[in-house]
Amino acid sequence: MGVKCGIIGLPNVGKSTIFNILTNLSVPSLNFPFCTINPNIGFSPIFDKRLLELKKIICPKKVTKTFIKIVDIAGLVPGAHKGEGLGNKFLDNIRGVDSLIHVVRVFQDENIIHIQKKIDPINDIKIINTELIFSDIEICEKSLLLNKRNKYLDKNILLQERELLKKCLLHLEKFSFLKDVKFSEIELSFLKSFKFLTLKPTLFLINSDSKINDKLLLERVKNFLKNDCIKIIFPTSYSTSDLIKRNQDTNISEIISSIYHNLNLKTFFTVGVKEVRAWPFLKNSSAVEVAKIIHSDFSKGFIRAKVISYLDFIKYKSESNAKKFGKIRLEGKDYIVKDGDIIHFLFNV
Ligand SMILES: Nc1nc2c(ncn2[C@@H]2O[C@H](COP(=O)(O)OP(=O)(O)OP(=O)(O)O)[C@@H](O)[C@H]2O)c(=O)[nH]1
Ligand SMILES: [Mg+2]
Repeated sequence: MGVKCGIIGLPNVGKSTIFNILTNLSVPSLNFPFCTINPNIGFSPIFDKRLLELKKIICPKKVTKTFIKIVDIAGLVPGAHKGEGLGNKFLDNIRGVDSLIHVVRVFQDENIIHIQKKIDPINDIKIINTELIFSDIEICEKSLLLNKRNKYLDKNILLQERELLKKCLLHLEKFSFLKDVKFSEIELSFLKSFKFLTLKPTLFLINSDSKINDKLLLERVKNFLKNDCIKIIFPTSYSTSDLIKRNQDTNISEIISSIYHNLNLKTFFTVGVKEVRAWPFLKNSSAVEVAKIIHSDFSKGFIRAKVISYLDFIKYKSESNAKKFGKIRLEGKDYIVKDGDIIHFLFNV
């Protein structure tokens, strides 16, 4: 349930440290590579002032914030796509999430082991990107083989799939991420089943501390990543107590909101006297996909979605009043849900 965001990067770069900050948990984050093997899972709640407005009108028993489900994944090493350092297992864990936070070590602390033995964040980024690209190339090649052997599916569909996979391969071999390639809506829906790693929305998170003496390095990394990054700078003396202090900082909720928006996450609401609740969904999701976020039965037995926009609800102050003014719409499975939609799913299982 919910939208999953995976934390990825080289081993020992601070992924679990950041996971702990974002989720308020305390999983082990120790100074040795592969401290994390099995994924850690936690939740980061998102502040949304629209919930407060809805609460004022509805006075529900309970208000529940939207959240991101964060998955802390083991580090990847060079050759991961060929199975190095349990790479295939970890790449599979990455395949299972919807979006990625790629943690980049910029902090310079000689006590903390770097598997590449030197601080070179741009090279580190390229290592991880290469592994993601190679892994997608492998998926393309395997899927092309399966496609050619497939005797059951319609020939036209198989041909369409083949052309699309070749298009992907062409871009991947030029070292482009699939998320940067222009695909039509139909192509994108075809691509969903392959769970390509480079198609996932990705945000880079620069992990540094204020002890850093090479300020130019920080700038170089920021320039290399352009707009796709946010940075976390720890206080000078990095320690667990700093982390706790940092955790109480309002800055953290800004970082979480920034992750939410940068990863193309939007919010829809369900409202009732029992509970007013905000839910996360990936931009451009259809009504039936969004229904599944609440419960798989909602999508299996989907009939219709009754939708009011947030602004209309605030203006007309109740569902019945909004209905009088024609502001309630009945939408089908393919309706593309908008940020702020207040939805009531009609289903039958
Ligand atoms: N000096 C300094 N140390 C940090 C910073 N961030 C994390 N560390 C330390 O780096 C070590 C590794 O941190 P983790 O969070 O376990 O790293 P990881 O990427 O999860 O590591 P694996 O799970 O082994 O891949 C720990 O000792 C952290 O305390 C930082 O900004 N500055
Ligand atoms: Mg870890």
